[in-house]
Amino acid sequence: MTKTNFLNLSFFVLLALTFIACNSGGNTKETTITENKPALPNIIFIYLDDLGYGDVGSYGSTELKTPNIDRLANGGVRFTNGYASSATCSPSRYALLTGTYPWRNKDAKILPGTAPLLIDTAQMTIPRMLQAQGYHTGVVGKWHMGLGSGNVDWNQRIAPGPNEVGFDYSYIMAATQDRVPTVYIEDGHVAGLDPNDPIQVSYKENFPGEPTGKDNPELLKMKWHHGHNNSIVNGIPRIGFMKGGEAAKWVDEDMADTFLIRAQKYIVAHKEAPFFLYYALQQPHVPRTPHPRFAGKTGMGPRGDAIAEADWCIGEFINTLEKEGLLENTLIVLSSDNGPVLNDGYHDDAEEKIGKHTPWGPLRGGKYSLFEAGTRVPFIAYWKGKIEPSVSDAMISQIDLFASLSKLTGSSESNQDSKEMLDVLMGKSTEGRDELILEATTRTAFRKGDWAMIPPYKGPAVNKQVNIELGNAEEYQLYNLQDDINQQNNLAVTKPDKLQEMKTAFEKIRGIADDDVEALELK
Ligand code: NG6
Ligand code: CA
Repeated sequence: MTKTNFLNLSFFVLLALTFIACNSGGNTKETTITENKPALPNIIFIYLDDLGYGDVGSYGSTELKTPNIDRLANGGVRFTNGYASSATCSPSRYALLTGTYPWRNKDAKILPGTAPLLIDTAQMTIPRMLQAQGYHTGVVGKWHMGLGSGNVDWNQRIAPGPNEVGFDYSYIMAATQDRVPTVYIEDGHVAGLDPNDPIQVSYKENFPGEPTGKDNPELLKMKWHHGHNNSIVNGIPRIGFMKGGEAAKWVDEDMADTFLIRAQKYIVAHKEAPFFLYYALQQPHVPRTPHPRFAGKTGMGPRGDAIAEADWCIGEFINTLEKEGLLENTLIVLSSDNGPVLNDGYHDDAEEKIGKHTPWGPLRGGKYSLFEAGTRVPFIAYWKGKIEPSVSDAMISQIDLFASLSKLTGSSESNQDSKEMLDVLMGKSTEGRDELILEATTRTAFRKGDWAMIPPYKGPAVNKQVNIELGNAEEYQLYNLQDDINQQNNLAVTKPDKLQEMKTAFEKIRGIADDDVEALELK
């Protein structure tokens, strides 16, 4: 080494030492600051797809066992009046993440796989709010809130998407398990895509020469009942047409494991930071494709088996949190995006093998319905050592998580719809919401206190394909849920004052002028 080189080296060593010294000085200072601040807990949403109020053991299911969900329910706050914001997926998820009512966004309907992103990239979301509070944020599982801004090229980076509305990491399916494209997308890129076999997706027409569920029943391992007769992937007919991307296509039976592993990896990788994980399981939405480990386990066909599989995944996931020593510092909220459905478009024995099980529990209706089973869902808050086990009858909606987590993490974010209910969530108070707008496929109804009011709607009383009562009727419906949880006794005529009070309060939030309500709802 020459003398000059040696001097240069000494200079750099000195510089490096000075840097380290200054930096550790800075660190000491920082440590003092953070020590005074309460540590931010990790936050996890475990979200199921179409899981009903009565599908869970701790919510009264005797036929179907869910020991791992019950572990959370019995060790945390189990809400009996917890609501999803809509009786279908996309609007419900939109509301969950933004803390705003879905009916404020006219595009918040069940979306095709090619729909543009439903959340405005300038909009505040839970993950974005938490990012600003120092969180690392991730989503693993079902997205179904649209991607891109129209005309997505699935072979390029797909944006805007979850990473543009507040998630640092995303590993998702675009829409639903029954909709194309049937591939996983990681941080905007189709996972495992072979560039020589590009993906094309259309919801308008088939690609020449490609088989469909409608024309090629001989290729199907699962038969369609209604809808679901477009492209065939893995022997299952889907909604929408897709060509190419063979290597990237998911294996349906492995989906639960795939999402579980990604969710576990995420928490292990980010255990040092406060993190927020939105773990959105795909079960028991159609097509129900439990891994062979679970097939036949419940005697209820694939729907029951898929719930058993989801419950197992939740158990494995909680075990990972425990093993990593994270349970005491993690708030877990478990819920479902909408109520239950048996036949949602495939012949999968869900109706035939239901036996004595009641996925809707004591409630009327189901998915797509304005009756209670459409939106009243399992809703559990668990935080080991911080939340005392209790059953809470307080009314709480998933839109309230936004304001409640804002409070928990010291953020100043708020909005007109989301009610701050941290104490309710933590089981310290039972003063829940007084009123809530309920939604099902763009129709709205109202809950206030013990009362539920459904305005008149045209349309069938029952959706015969899914065999669910939708809540449509020519006259107003008014039910006292305290006495009549199954909504059998319409008191609209005998309680005109109550009905008027409900209408006025509903219209005030819903923004419909008094005279217009009937005319508008009957359209
Ligand atoms: C419906 C589908 C249903 C399901 C639902 C979305 C038909 C006939 N039915 O349009 O199978 O995919 O959309 O469910 O296509 S959700 O839980 O994602 O909202
Ligand atoms: Ca759903």
